[in-house]
Amino acid sequence: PQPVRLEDYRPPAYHVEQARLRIDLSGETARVDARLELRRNPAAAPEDTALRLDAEFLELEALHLDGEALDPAALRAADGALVIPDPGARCRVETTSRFRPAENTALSGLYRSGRMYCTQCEAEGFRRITPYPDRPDVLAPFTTTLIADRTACPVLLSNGDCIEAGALDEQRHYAVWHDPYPKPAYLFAVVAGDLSCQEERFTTASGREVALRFYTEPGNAGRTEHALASLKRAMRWDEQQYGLEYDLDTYMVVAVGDFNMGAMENKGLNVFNTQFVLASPDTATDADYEGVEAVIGHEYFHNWTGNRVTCRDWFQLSLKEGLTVFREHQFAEAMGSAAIERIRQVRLLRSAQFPEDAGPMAHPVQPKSYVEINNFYTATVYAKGAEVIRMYRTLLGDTPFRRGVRRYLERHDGEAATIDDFLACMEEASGADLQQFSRWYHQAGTPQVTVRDEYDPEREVYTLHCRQHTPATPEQPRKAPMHIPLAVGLLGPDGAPLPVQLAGEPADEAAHTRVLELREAEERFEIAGCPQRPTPSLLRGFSAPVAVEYPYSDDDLAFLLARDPDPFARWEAGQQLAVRVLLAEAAGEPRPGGLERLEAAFRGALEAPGADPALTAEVLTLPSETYLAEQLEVVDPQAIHDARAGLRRALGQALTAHWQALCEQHPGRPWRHSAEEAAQRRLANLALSYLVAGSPRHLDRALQQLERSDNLTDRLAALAVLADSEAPQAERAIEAFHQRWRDEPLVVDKWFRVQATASRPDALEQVERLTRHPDFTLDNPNRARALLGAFAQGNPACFHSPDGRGYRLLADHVLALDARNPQLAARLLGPLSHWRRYEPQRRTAMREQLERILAQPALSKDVHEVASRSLE
Ligand code: HT7
Ligand code: ZN
Repeated sequence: PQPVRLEDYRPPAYHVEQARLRIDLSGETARVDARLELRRNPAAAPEDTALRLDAEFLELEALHLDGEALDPAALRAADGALVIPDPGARCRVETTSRFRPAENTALSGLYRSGRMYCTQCEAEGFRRITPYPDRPDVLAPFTTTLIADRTACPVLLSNGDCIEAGALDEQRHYAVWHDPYPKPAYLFAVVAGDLSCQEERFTTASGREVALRFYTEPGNAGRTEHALASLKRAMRWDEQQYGLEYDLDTYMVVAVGDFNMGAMENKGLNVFNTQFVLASPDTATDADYEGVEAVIGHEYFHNWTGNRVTCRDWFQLSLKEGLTVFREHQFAEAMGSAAIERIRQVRLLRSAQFPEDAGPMAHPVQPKSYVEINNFYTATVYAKGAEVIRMYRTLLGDTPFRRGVRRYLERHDGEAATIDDFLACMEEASGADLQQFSRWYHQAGTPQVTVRDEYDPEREVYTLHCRQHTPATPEQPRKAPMHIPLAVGLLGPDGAPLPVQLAGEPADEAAHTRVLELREAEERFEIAGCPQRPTPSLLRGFSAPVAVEYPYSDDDLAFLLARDPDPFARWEAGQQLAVRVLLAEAAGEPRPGGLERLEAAFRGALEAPGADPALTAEVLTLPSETYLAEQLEVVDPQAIHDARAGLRRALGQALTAHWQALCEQHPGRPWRHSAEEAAQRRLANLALSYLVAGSPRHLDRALQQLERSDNLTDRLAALAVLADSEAPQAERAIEAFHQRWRDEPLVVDKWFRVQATASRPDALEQVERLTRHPDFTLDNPNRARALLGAFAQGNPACFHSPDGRGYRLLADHVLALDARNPQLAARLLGPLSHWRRYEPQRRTAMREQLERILAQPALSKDVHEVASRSLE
C-alpha cells in the first residue's frame, strides 16, 4: 500500500454545503440514501476538478449527478472510491447504498454492538456508511433521518437536535436530527436501540439550559451517576478556565460494549466504551472512577478543541489530541492532587511513549507519512503532544498561554486548522519566537539531557553545564537542538530551598524553581549567591519530555527523596534510587548497601509525619518492569522480573510491621468514591501485596479481604495477590470470583486481566488455557485487550518466555483477528515490534513471528504497516 504524505496535501476540490442522509435500519441490511449539495472550492488547484467520494464496505445501488444516473463501475478508483471527473461548479449527488451492520466486525462505520446500532467514524469510518469526501477539511451541516423497528429500537439518535419524529407504519418509526454546526464526517454519529436514559440539566455560565442525557442498555441503568457528575464538573471547569461554554441544547453520551478505543467525541452525541462511562462500586475500581472522569472530560473538551476547530488533515491529529489531553490533565490536576496527577502522567509517558520513541514505530508528534492512519493514534501524538502543549505554558506563562488558546479558537472557529496555525497564535499572544520550539512537532525521539556541575566557593557561583542529544530514529538520523524548558531548584545542605538567581540578574528575579531554557547542544548556566555547594533538583514537575542524566550519589537521591519540597521531584528521586538497585541486581552485580538504603528510604516515607497517603503510595511503588527494561540496551525480561520480585520480597519482609499497620488502617467504612479514601485503599492494598510478597502466610488476609469487601477496588487487589500464587485455595478463590461475577462483562475483563498479568511462573500456560475459556472472544475488544494485550504488555517475564511460546500465542491471535478487526489486531501486535531490544534468543523468536505474520496473504494494511516497519 502507498503511504499518504503530508507534503502531498491539496485542498479539497469540493465543499459539501448540505449533507442529507436517510438511514434505514429496519432490516438486516442497512440502506442509506444520501443527498449532497456540493460547490467547487475556490481555493482548490484549477486542475483539481474531480470530485472524489470515498467508499468502502458498501454495495452501491444507485448514483445520480444532478438527477442523471451514472454508472458507478465506470467511476470506481482502485481503492473503491468513486471519482466523478468534472461535475461542475455546483452539483447535487445522490447515492443509495447498502451494507450489513452485523457483518461489520471492524467496528468502524455503522455496526451492531449487542442489540444496539452505533457508529465510529474517526478516522475514516464514514465512507463505510455512504460515499462521501471523507476527509477532515470538508465540513458540512448534516440532517439525518433514522428509521428503525419501533420495538427493537425505540431510541433513535444522531448529532445536533431532534427536529421531527413519528411513526412510519405499524412496525417502524423515524426521527430527524439536524446539526447546525458544519462538521467533518468523522464527527458524524447515529445510535439506535432499546436504551435506558438518565437525564440531568446543566445551566451554562450565560444561563442557557442544556439537557445531559446518558444512554445505556437497560441492565446498566443507574451506573452513569458518576459520569454525569464528572461531565458537570468538566463543563464548569472549561467555562472557568478557558471561558468556553457548551453550544447545543443537548449533550448525549451512549455506552457501548464493543468499541475499539476509549470514547469518541461526535458532535453532541459522544459514544463511549462502557469501561469509561459506567461505574458502580461492584463493577469499577477507584482507578476506573478516575478513568471515567478523565475520559468524560476529554471528550467534552473536544467540543471546542477538535469539533468547533478541527484538523485540516490527519497529520494535524495532535492539534486536537495533544491539546485535549493537556486540557484533560489540567482538569484532573484541578479536581484532585496536582502532584499525584503529574506523577501518573509521567509514569504513562515513560512506559508507553518513551519506548515508542525508541522503537521502529517512532514518529514525530506531527508524522510525515502514514499507510494506515489508525496506526497513528499513538502515545506520541496524544501524550507527547500534551507535553508539547504543557511546554508552551511553561515557557510563555499561564496568561499568555490561555490568551493564545482563545485567539486560536476565535480565529479558526468553524474551520479545519493546522499545528502551524496554533503555533502562530501562541507566538502572537506572547510575542515569543517559537521557531526552534516547533522542532518538538517534527523531530522524533526522546531528547537526552546530560547535566554536570561545578561550584566556585570564592565567587559563590554554582554552574550547571547542560548537553542535549536526541537519538537517531527511523528516517531521522540527525537531530537539531531542541528548545527545552528545564525547571531547576537548589537545596542547601540542610535541605532548605535556595533561590535560583542567574548570574547578572537582579536578585528579586530569583525563584525557588527556575525554568532554564536550553537551546544549544551545549550550554552553561551560572547561578549566583550560593554560599555552599547545593544539591540540584532537576526537571521539577517533569517540565519537558526528556531523560535527564546527572551523577547523583545514592545519598543525594535519598536526601532529595526526604527533603525536596517539590513532590514530583521527591517521587522521582525515590524511583531513581530503586532503578539503580534493581538494574544492578538484574545485571547480577548487586549494589553494595543498595537494599539497605532503599529500605531506609521506604521506612522514612512510611514514617514521615503528616505525609500524603497518595504520594506515599506512589513513592512505595517500584518502577515497572517495562520502565526498567527501557533503561537497558539489551533486555533480559526474566532477570528484571526476578530482581523486582526479589526486592519486593525483601521489602515485604523487612518492613512487615509497617505493612501490617497499613493494612489495618484501611478505611473500613462502607465504600465511598473520594480521593482521600481511594488513596487510603491504594496504600492498604499496596501494603497487602508487599506482605504477601514477603511471605505466603499472609495469603489468608487476601482471602478474607476478597470475601468481606464491599467494593471492586479491594476485591481486585486481593484477587491480584491471589492470582500470583499457585496455592489451591487461591485457585479456588479465582474460580469463585468468576462464578459470582460472570454476568458483568467489565468485571470479567478484570478477571482475565488479573490472571494475564499474574506473577506466577506458569502464567503463559494460564493464558493459553484462558484463550479457550467460554467467556473469551476476540470479537469484543475489551476482552481481547484484557487477556492478550495485558499479557503482552503487562507480564514481560512470561510473554518473553525464551522458547518463544508467548510470541507465537500473540501472533496466532493477531492473525485470527486481522480479517475481522484490523485496527485492534495492529494494536495488539505492538509489543512484538520492540524485538531488537532483546537478548539474541528472544530477538530471533520475535522476529520469526513478525516474518510469519508478514508472509500471510491478504494482510490488512494496519497489520502490514506495523509488521513491516518493525522489520525494516
Ligand atoms: N478522537 C477519538 C479517537 C479515535 C477513536 C475512538 C474510538 C474508536 C476508534 C477511534 N479512532 C480514533 C477518541 C479521542 O481521542 O477522544
Ligand atoms: Zn481525543
